[in-house]
Amino acid sequence: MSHILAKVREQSPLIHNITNQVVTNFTANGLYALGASPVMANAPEEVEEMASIANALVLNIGTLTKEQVHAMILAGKIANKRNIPVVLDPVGVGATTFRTEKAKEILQQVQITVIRGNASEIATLAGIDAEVKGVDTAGSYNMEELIRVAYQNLGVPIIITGQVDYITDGDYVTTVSNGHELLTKVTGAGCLLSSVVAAFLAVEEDVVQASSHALSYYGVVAQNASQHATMPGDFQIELLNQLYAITSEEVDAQSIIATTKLE
Ligand code: ATP
Ligand code: TZP
Ligand code: MG
Ligand code: MG
Repeated sequence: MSHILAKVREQSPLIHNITNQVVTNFTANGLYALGASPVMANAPEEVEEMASIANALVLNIGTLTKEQVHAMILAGKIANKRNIPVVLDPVGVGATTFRTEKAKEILQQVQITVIRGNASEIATLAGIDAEVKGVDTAGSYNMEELIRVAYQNLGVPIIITGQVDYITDGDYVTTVSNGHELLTKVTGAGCLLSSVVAAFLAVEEDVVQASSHALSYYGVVAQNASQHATMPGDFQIELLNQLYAITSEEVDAQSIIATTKLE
């Protein structure tokens, strides 16, 4: 594990985020705390140029507009041409027809390296009947079954986060059991995580290795943060502090990662 986190901190990859209005500042601060370099650029007039110098691209549909969809496809095509990773965070997909249609259009137009979402979002994208509650997950799911069917239907590596996180690239399912409930009380905790995954992918091309280590790093960071902060406001700040302060050794010592064959 340690080597991927160390590599991010050494190389400080440039992460181009086309993201939502709610989480922009928190995401930039979180990426800095990790040791990566964030840049937010949304205008169709400039996203191709920005994607041309980035080490990874994040497409987050949290407050999507028609213009932003256009920008995401332009940037995504450049990223694909340059062979840099592209993470899709389908925030709130299923809540409105616009989000669902546009998320599908982005998936058709851009080769996505990994999709990261909550169970409701991934189920919706995969065409499975799902309960949706805005940007939050709703309903209960058999996660092993969900990730298997989602991969079958989407054909793209998938991360489903929740109390336990699930990752698949089609052959195996890796679970990460780190994290803390307070992550669900801070807006942008999932969105920042998607950008952290992008930073790990920028320095490690094995999608499952990069993703599982990004998730365990983030989960252990949250666990440590919860020891210093017990209320959501304090926790949000402490999360940034711990993203910065945690050592690879601390992450390794607390990571709970398991892998099983995908049935
Ligand atoms: P939602 O909007 O449904 O909260 P999200 O996009 O914010 O989804 P989450 O699923 O909350 O994303 O995942 C963000 C982080 O929070 C992940 O690291 C995940 O492991 C962690 N997490 C989510 N729920 C819990 C929980 N109940 N206990 C521990 N960690 C959790
Ligand atoms: N509304 C639109 S985007 C957004 C909200 C509340 C942020 C969602 O962040 P996350 O990380 O999915 O909880
Ligand atoms: Mg959350
Ligand atoms: Mg989310």
